[in-house]
Amino acid sequence: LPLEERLSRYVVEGSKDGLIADLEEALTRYTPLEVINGPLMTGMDEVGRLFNDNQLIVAEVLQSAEVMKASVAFLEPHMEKTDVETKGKVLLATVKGDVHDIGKNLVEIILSNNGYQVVNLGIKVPPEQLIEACRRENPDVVGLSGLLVKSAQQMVLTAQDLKEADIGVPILVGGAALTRKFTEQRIAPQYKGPVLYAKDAMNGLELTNRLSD
Ligand code: B1M
Repeated sequence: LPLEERLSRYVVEGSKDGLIADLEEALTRYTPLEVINGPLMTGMDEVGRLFNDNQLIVAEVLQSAEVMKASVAFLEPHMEKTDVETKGKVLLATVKGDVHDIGKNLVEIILSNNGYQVVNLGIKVPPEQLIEACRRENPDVVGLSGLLVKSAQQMVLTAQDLKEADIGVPILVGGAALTRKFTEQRIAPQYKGPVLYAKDAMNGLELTNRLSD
């Protein structure tokens, strides 16, 4: 198989045998982000499709997630970094009820590599915890991630709760079930500060840069 297909296969099959050697080879041709957004994401999308068709069980999807995480961990030191360390502070969380964290953690890596201090609150973060962290950390941006359809709705509730707590720090939202339209029509009206939709982690960085300019 060509290299790109082999990389997708590791994710689909949840296997790490030969993974690192192939990632090393990939780095001679692509940037780390091209490897993630290209063959690794293609593999993850296939996992999502197979899971949806009941051809994979949760335990197998977890193995795929492990391969994705191991790949990102291997690629991370090879990513471009800036020396600036004071561009601002970002609070990151996967919303209440949602355990998906690979995308959020990718956002953390990209923001940290580009001069932001990131406080990663983890998964299933309820609004109360976010409010408390906002008061404690005084962030410049709050980043919310969520992949489930119900997580999009949870973001509406989270924005409402933040507003009620008199918090207006810009919110950045991202995740598979979300769209720009939903963000603008459903989340933003519930909040008093800006709410921006990022289609991927790099776009998240661009928007965060714009917010902190
Ligand atoms: Co889940 N899962 N999962 N899952 N899972 C999806 C999301 C699903 C679409 C699969 C499917 O059915 N086709 C489906 C959701 C259906 C829906 O709501 N419409 C689903 C389901 C149903 C479930 C469970 C309910 C399954 C079950 O238990 N019966 C369960 C949910 C548990 C819960 O959350 N309460 C569940 C569990 C899991 C695992 C634990 C097994 C595992 C997660 C492991 C982990 O994250 N540690 C898992 C996985 C791996 C997936 C798929 C296959 C892959 C997700 C992923 O990591 N993608 C996923 C299908 C899919 O997305 N194709 C699926 C790679 C990652 C880099 O992409 O996170 O989208 P992503 O991030 C992207 C962008 O979205 C964006 O940037 C990244 C790219 O640069 N982005 C941001 C994300 N967050 C951002 C934040 C930002 C900016 C950009 O700023 C703050």
